[in-house]
Amino acid sequence: MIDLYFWPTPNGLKLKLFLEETGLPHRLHLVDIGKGEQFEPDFLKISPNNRIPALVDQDPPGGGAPLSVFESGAMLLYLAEKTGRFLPADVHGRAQVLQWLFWQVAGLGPMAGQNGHFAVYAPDKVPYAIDRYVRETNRLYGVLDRQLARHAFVAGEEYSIADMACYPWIVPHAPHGQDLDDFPHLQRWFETIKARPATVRAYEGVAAPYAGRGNLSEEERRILFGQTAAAVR
Ligand SMILES: N[C@@H](CCC(=O)N[C@@H](CS)C(=O)NCC(=O)O)C(=O)O
Repeated sequence: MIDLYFWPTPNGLKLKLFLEETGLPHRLHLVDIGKGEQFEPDFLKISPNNRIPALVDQDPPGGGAPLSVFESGAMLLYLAEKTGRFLPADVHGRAQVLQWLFWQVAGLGPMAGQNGHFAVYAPDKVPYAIDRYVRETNRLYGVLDRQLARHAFVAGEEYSIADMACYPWIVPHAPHGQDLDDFPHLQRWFETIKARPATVRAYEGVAAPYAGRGNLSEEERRILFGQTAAAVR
């Protein structure tokens, strides 16, 4: 049994995609990050970075004590290795998936995240910051489009954890200032993933990106955007 600590954001939804694809038995534990539940001491024990997602595997491979993992990329890799799904066993295929998985967690995710922060959430719309992140998101979409012109999926010809990492960050393409018509191969891939039954199930009941979220309360802003080291001491 997998306990998934979750909130329906792009990083959380990566894991939901994996669990829906595999049908791995799991329980969802909602962590309302707007209310500050990511700072609960019990949650910090499994996610010391006070971010969702995180998981606890009650039956880790080989037995032993329950095992916790935080960071969405590490979690996808852990689950792929546990199940033998969505990560090729051969050295070439595995390297392809891992490089695109790391590209997503170190590049597309943080850049698109800052894009959303400055374009949607920031009370002052700072043109330099918005331009910087909209352009960088655009460049990253170009990289993906080029890769997808040559391959069916992000890391080759099979659907993998690299696709699951990228897809939730392409969903908010419009609020991130991107037009998928400019990226035909990315658009083809996006529509393919969107139509997968597991994707449809993972996104059931999930609001459109940023729906109503530009208007965070003062308290939510303080909790989400006012964090210093004091928040986790
Ligand atoms: N690098 C982390 C990023 C996780 C992350 O940023 N999670 C956000 C939601 S998408 C969060 O928990 N935010 C809570 C906060 O800012 O306190 C990952 O890939 O898991």
